[in-house]
Amino acid sequence: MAEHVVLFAGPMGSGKTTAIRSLSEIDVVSTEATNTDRVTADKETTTVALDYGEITIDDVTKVRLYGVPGQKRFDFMWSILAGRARGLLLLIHNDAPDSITLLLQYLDDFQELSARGAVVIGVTKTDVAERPSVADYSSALSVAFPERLIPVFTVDPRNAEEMRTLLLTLVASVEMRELLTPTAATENI
Ligand SMILES: Nc1nc2c(ncn2[C@@H]2O[C@H](COP(=O)(O)OP(=O)(O)O)[C@@H](O)[C@H]2O)c(=O)[nH]1
Ligand SMILES: [Mg+2]
Repeated sequence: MAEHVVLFAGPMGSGKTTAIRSLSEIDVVSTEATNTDRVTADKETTTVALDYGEITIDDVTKVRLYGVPGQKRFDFMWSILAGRARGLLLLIHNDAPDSITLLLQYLDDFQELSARGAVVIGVTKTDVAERPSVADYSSALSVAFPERLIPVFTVDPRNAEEMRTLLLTLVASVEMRELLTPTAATENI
């Protein structure tokens, strides 16, 4: 069975845990992990929340879904997951202060994966805050990344069908990249 690893990233409250729960066929495993790396983290311990779920698509493709906080807060886990991940699903809640800047910061946090893998953006909580619009996000992205087209969807993480559409878009993009760059797909395994 083909397998993909995708990361769900985004600020606290953007809907990562809810999205993975909506999509997963298994009971979602949610853990608190303690960062014992005191060299790069100046706090004694840093607690991060990690979610894990799985979904099978097309009967033959398993997608492992990992919900992670920002990269800078989990360097020790990042190195384990990043090598295997091929896709980044970034959720941003529309009611966050300066959500467009926040989105660009998260893309910067995950720049290694976003440069190498596929990226889609899900704008959540548009029922809470109507603006910015998808067009506002898309134009900010086209200025920051003029060489690529990053899809932006509005999505409610509580809605499994909407999440599925977003995930399938990401997986299609992951598979396209693997076809176009077959060596990149295997060199980090
Ligand atoms: N109204 C509304 N609530 C949402 C939406 N997305 C997530 N939530 C709620 O926001 C809260 C935080 O979501 P959660 O999945 O825990 O966010 P996480 O911190 O990224 O894991 C939960 O109570 C969700 O039900 C949305 O699009 N609209
Ligand atoms: Mg969470």
